[in-house]
Amino acid sequence: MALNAMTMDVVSNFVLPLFDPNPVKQETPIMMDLSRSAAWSALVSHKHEVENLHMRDMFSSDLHRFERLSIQWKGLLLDYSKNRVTPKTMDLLMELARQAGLEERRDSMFRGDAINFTENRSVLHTALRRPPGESMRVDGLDVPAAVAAVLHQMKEFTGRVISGEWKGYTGKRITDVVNIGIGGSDLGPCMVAESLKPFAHDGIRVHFVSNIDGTHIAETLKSLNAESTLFVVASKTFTTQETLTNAMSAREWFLSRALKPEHIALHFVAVSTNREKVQEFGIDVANMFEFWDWVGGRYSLWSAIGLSIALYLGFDAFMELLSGAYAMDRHFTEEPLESNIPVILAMLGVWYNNFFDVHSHAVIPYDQYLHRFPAYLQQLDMESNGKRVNRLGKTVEYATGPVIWGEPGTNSQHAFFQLLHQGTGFIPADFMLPLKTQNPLGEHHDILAANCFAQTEALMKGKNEQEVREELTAAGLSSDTIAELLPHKVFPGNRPTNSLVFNELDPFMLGALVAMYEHKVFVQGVVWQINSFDQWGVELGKQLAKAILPELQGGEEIDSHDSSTNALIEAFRQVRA
Ligand code: G6Q
Repeated sequence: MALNAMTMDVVSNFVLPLFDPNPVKQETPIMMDLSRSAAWSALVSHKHEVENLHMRDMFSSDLHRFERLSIQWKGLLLDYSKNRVTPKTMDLLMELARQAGLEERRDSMFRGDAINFTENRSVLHTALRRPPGESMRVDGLDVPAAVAAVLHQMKEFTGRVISGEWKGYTGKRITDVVNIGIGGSDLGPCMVAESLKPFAHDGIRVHFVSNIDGTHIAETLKSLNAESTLFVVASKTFTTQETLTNAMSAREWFLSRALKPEHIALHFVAVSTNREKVQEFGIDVANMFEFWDWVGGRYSLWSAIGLSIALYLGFDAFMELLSGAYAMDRHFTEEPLESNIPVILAMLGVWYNNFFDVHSHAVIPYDQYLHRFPAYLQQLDMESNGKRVNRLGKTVEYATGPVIWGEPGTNSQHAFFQLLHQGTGFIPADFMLPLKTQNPLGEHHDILAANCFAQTEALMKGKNEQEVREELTAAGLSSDTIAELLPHKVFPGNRPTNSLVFNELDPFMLGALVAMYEHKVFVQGVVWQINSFDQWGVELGKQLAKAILPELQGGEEIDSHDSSTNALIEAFRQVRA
């Protein structure tokens, strides 16, 4: 688990073909109405050929289906054979990706073009995990040098905190780190910290406070000692209401114990792009870890936003995470579309979303450590692709981002799997399983794996009328009872799943899996011709909340909203009074 210096050395000898030292800031979107393209029409016709095929039959008529529809990559196995596809489907889907300009747009992102054109920004989270060696400038900034400098700062700082050299105001070492952030400044680091708990070093616990609900910070602070607690205030803009309010409360709590404002420097650090606001808040810029506007919030765990990860796991493990992501970047940029893991996952999603009208996708990790993974993925996918206008600002005529949701197996089997098996429609699902457990304990891991494999088999095969009838007859039931029970016991099957099976959930593999999903989301955004990198949809609620806050606190009669909102405000005020 030590820093894979080897990996970084080896990878630095390769050159991604797409790196432009002087990326252009403007891009001209090349648009066509994809739903009227030849590739789209071909898929519409092809769907009629496939919709009546059952995967059971496809497996029995092709003994090599698994070999044909699976990929092994660096300890990761993607088995996508349990999908409602034939080899022709995959060819047509890849043709659609090509017609959408996927390869050009992928190059454009890696090159640093301003593909987030509504914010006039490059999208360069991939530059954060790229080994040093090549030059690249964005807005005059030497990107690799800037990234290396912040990584160095993180290495130094985390080393001092972990070793105990960094001391609190009474001379005690730091035992607890509280990351205060929300959205992209919380979900990624929190998910990684939870996922890689077994790799944490002894001595530092990590906590994540995001919600403006005072309960979140109040409950977190209850168990903490100000003398040995370090707050990491993580906010790209440093203007986010929730984060600043939580950080203020943390500061008050701290000062009520430490008393002297100069002690703040030992217990508060900031991660941000906004130097002025950090200073305004009262954090010394010497204690600030910088990142840049070309790192989107939900793509920022690879930047200094990962400071809490590095403090918890150690800097070497953080670098391993980056090298796993970089390995996946190389796979994504170098592998032909037909054998490209993120592309395959993305295009299967497009197949169901746009040709079967299925707008929901489940993610089921068979690993308790991944319990925050679906929540993380929800933001990554839904905030990126939950858009209804294309890059030209025209309303799209097809569905874009699906609803992403999930919970760890086996818990989910005892909760919502009923609907997956016997509900009216089907919901495609990704099943994730590490082959090796971090906690070998009796038969636990064998039972876990058996359940994971059984569920994908059951969803694919189902149980037909004949099988149910034979089973009930063998159980000695009367023909009347059999007739009554039979329809309730039939499983239609033919429900698609991907299995993502990997050797071990270690920092390298987690980095690769996260990057894989980032690129999957990117590919779908390209096909749907949307901007996956802005998030204007979160603004309206924020604006209205700003107007309502003084109304909740004031005394005047409220009649400026609709009758529902007026009444809700009034109900709150009565209790508040
Ligand atoms: C992510 C979004 C959003 C953002 C939060 C926090 O892509 O931009 O989730 O991360 O709103 O923003 P700050 O980091 O600026 O506080």
